[in-house]
Amino acid sequence: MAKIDEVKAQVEAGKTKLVPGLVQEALDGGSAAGDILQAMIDGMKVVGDRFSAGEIFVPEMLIAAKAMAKGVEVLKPHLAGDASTSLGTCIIGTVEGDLHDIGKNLVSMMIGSAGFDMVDLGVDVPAEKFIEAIKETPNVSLVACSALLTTTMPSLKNTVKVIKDSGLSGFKVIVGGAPITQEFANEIGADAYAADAGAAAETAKSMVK
Ligand code: B1M
Repeated sequence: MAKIDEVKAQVEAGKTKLVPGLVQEALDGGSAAGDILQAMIDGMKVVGDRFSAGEIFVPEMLIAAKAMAKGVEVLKPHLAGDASTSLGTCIIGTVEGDLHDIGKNLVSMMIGSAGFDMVDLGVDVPAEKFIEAIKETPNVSLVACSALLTTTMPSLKNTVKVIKDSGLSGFKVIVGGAPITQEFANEIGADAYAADAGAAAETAKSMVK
C-alpha cells in the first residue's frame, strides 16, 4: 500500500500513535503536504459515512479526529506559508452548539499563514463571546465563523446577525463549514464564504488588502 493510502487507512482506524510517523514517512517519500492532507480528509469522510450507516459510533469518530489532528501537527510547517506582513487580527471560532474543530483549526492555520494574527476562541462559541473578543482585541480585520452541522446553521446565522447588529465595524465576516454554501452565506449577511481552508486564506487576503 502506498504510504499516503496507509495514512488514510490509519486515520480511519483512529491509530493516533501511528499516524504522525506515517505522515512523516509520506513527506520523506516525496508526497506533497496538500495531498497527504486530502488523504486524511478523505479518511474522515469514510468515518462520517460509516457513522451515518450506523457501523461506528461517536467514540470512533472522536478517535479518528484525534488521529487526524496528530497528523496535521506534522504537516503544519509544510502547509503554512511565511507571511511577513500583518493583515491585522482574525478572530476565529466554531459557533455555539458545535464541537467540530479540525476544519476550523486548518482554516485558522491557513489564514494565519496568509499574514493574519490569529485569536482562536475554540468551539461552541456563543455570539456574545465573538462580540467580546472583537471589542477587546486591537486591530481586528476579520472574523471567521465555522459550522459543521446542519443543526448549527441557525447558530451561525445568529452569530453573523449579532455581529452585524452590534454596530462594531472595521472588519469583514467570513463563514464556512461542510453544510454551508455561498447561497446561505449571502442569505445570512456574511461578507464572504469559503469552501475549504486554502480558499479561506485566499479570500481573507483579498478582502482586507
Ligand atoms: Co460529527 N458529524 N458529530 N463529530 N463528524 C459530521 C459533521 C457528520 C457529517 C457525520 C455524518 O453523519 N456523516 C454529521 C453531521 C450531519 C449533519 O449535520 N447533517 C455529524 C454528527 C451528526 C455529529 C453528532 C451530532 C453525532 C452525535 O452525537 N450523534 C455530534 C455533534 C456534536 C456537536 O458538535 N454538538 C458529532 C460529534 C463529533 C465528534 C466530537 C465525535 C468529532 C469531532 C471532533 C473534533 O472536531 N475535534 C466528529 C467528527 C470527527 C465528524 C466527521 C467524521 C469529521 C469532521 C472533520 O473533522 N472533517 C464528520 C464527517 C465529515 O466531515 N465527513 C462529522 C475533516 C475536516 C478537515 O473537514 O471540518 O469539513 P471540515 O472542514 C473543512 C471545510 O468544511 C472547510 O474547510 C475545512 C477543510 O479545508 N471549513 C471552513 C470548515 N470551517 C470553515 C470555516 C471557513 C471556511 C471554510 O471560514 C470561516
